[in-house]
Amino acid sequence: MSEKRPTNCHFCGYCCAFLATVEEGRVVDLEPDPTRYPYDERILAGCRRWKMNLDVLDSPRRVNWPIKRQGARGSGKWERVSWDEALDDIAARLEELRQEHGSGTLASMIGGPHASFWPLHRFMNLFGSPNNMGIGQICWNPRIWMDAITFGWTVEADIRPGLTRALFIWGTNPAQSDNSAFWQAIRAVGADGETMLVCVDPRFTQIASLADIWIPVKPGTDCTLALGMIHVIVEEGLEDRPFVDDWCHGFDELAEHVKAYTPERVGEICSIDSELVVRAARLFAEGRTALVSGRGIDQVGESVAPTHRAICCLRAVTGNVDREGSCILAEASDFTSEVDFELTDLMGPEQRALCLNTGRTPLQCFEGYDLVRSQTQKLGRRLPERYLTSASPDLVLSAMETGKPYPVRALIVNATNPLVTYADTNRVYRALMGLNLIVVIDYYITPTAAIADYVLPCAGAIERPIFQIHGGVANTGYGGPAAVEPYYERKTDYDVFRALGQRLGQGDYWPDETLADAFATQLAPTGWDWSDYCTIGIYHIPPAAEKHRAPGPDGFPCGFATTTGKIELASELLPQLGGQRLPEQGVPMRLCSDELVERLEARGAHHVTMLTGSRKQPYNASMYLENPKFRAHVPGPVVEMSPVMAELLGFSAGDVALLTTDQGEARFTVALAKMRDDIINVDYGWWHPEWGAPVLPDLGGIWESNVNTLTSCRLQEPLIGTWAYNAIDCMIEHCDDKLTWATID
Ligand SMILES: Nc1nc2c(c(=O)[nH]1)N[C@H]1C(S)=C(S)[C@@H](COP(=O)(O)OP(=O)(O)OC[C@H]3O[C@@H](n4cnc5c(=O)[nH]c(N)nc54)[C@H](O)[C@@H]3O)O[C@H]1N2
Ligand SMILES: Nc1nc2c(c(=O)[nH]1)N[C@H]1C(S)=C(S)[C@@H](COP(=O)(O)OP(=O)(O)OC[C@H]3O[C@@H](n4cnc5c(=O)[nH]c(N)nc54)[C@H](O)[C@@H]3O)O[C@H]1N2
Ligand code: SF4
Ligand SMILES: [Mo]
Repeated sequence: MSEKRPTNCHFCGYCCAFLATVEEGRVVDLEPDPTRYPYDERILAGCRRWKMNLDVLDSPRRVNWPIKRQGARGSGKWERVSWDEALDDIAARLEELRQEHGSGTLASMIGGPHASFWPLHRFMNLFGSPNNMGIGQICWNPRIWMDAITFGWTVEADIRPGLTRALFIWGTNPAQSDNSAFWQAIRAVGADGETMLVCVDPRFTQIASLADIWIPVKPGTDCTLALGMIHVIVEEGLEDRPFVDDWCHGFDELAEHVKAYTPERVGEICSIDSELVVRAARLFAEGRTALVSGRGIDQVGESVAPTHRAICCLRAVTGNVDREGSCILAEASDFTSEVDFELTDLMGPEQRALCLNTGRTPLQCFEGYDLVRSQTQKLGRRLPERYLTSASPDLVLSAMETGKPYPVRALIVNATNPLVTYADTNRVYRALMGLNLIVVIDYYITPTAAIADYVLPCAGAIERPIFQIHGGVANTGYGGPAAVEPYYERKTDYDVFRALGQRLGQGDYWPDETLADAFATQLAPTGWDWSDYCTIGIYHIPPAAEKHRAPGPDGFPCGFATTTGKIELASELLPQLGGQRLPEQGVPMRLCSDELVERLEARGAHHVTMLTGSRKQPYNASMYLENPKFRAHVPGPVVEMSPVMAELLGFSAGDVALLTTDQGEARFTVALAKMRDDIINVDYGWWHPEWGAPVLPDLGGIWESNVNTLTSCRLQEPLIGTWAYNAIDCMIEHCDDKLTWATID
């Protein structure tokens, strides 16, 4: 008998709705479901991935039952074991390590938003370890922190045709990274002739090609650009006077601070035409301006906090905060937010004291979180705690390497492939190879899974329900039910952490038997039940504008949840953590020592500025590279440069380039693209899944074209611990090697 059941794709965060035709527990067909969120014909037409769902569901590459390492780490020899055997052994070994070294001995790693991560965080909290590493410091956290510190909560763009005068797309490229309604909205803005589109990006992206103004800023100088724009606004008296007078704290100080940021000086620092600074500033102040930023300014190391702060100030002085058509203070969720589901409050003081970030990244730690929480809580809100206190990889890797300040000996890797996506592959590799226990929960034997002690098979989209939320900073959750039970012996991540937790005395804290039950519990405060949600595919309450004017408990406008109750152009809070009262650009992270530069220049290499990881369809980080159609379309990793740069370096398209930093080296094929003439742009995520299960020494080809062999996670940025993937440097030279990235069949 065949039946059609609602479910969702999860090959990107958009989670499109589908109907699965199910026969005897197996999905035999998949078609778009026009009845549920977020059905959109244009998006499906533009999406190359969704048709892969059936293949992925039953791919021969999938891990279908728990496997345990036999023989040496990375030798590729595995034994199939039962779930009970695997979980009993893992729990026993974790308990033994905890007895010997304390609860901080267990670390974890997560990646992009592929799964719900609160089950892992709950498990870590109950185990008593603060050592959850994530990508928060380089993705999401910087903006969330600076918005919360400046505005009392985070904001989201409110793009309204007819009302929004200008849209700034700043260091993000949704044309490749976000195949969703948002990209369609930008295209509409680009075409409407009404809203002005501005693209701030060193590369001439598709957004730049649609834009009225392209500002090809020098990487890492965005803070200066924003301060230069504020300079023009103040000099020309373009600020929103009433809003500044009523709602901004520290305007005069900021005005004084930006005096030195003349368009001429800013043009020089940002290496752009100074006239662009003036035009952009006037436009920003002219009417309602919306702004969206992304990875381009989240991953610039020391400049990350000041850049976001300067953008906050730019928004505020022009009155573009909490206003329709500009940006709106996000809502807290009606459903149980991640912070409550994580159970972080159950971590005791002794366990919090194990946090390696304390004193090293004073904002990104429990103390920093508590300070910001004391503000946001004025309006009854809390940010998600475990992302915003997640451990610095530099410090945890160092505890793995040296045993100091205490030995970190075990690692759970949940939905990430750190040997390809974390900074400094050589270091991650060395640190992981020395551990007592590595457990990887994934669909596949990735290069990281290849060096694990256990690989636990997880259920993916279609086999598991989805309630995709935004970390508690929106009143939105979307997705839907599983169409089928997980195939073979796969389990959802939730089931794995619950089962492990039960073996470690956490039983009372995992009351919901299944992930769907847990989502139903999470949704309950809204008055909706799980089946209501599954029918519609979304719970969404649109954010209201002008929230700061709404009456607070005392009847007066509630204002902003900051120390002064106003938007803090001059921050009262950051100096308490050693940060700047007013933003100023930092120094880019340098990956090449003078010695390396000198040595390699002597053999003909050039020292250049590099961006890494600019998103490209159809791939996602280190995933989907084995798809033959994709590989026929985009066969291998490239280093892109402008024709002028290529000529300067003596490269032609198709040549092979060797890239070197103090951390390591990697090889790429040269391609030409329109961008600034003084940078290169290097792909990330590349390895060879099509070679079969990775084994040592080549681990699926991760030593050939993996840009993270060049990067570094060392602490330099003083507040959050952001490392850098953009505005970094490397040496580039010709190379006679033949690369192995051929089209696959
Ligand atoms: N140089 C450089 N490095 C970067 C970046 C960059 O731009 N440049 N970007 C950084 C950013 S922003 C991010 S977010 C990271 C992304 O880094 P990762 O998240 O590590 O990237 P992926 O390759 O997508 O790895 C996801 C893994 O999770 C598995 N997976 C998918 N869904 C699930 C699930 O539901 N459960 C489980 N258990 N596993 C699942 C997949 O099979 C895959 O192996 O990379 C970071 N690294
Ligand atoms: N196809 C695909 N889509 C993805 C992903 C993927 O791996 N593949 N990953 C997902 C994830 S985890 C994330 S975090 C998002 C990221 O999504 P986005 O934030 O949109 O990331 P990118 O598309 O790389 O766009 C970043 C832009 O910043 C520019 N840039 C680099 N350095 C600077 C700088 O110093 N200043 C300025 N102003 N710009 C700079 C780059 O040229 C690039 O165009 O994408 C998600 N979507
Ligand atoms: S990959 Fe993303 S856009 Fe494409 S169908 Fe899946 S969820 Fe939708
Ligand atoms: Mo990300």
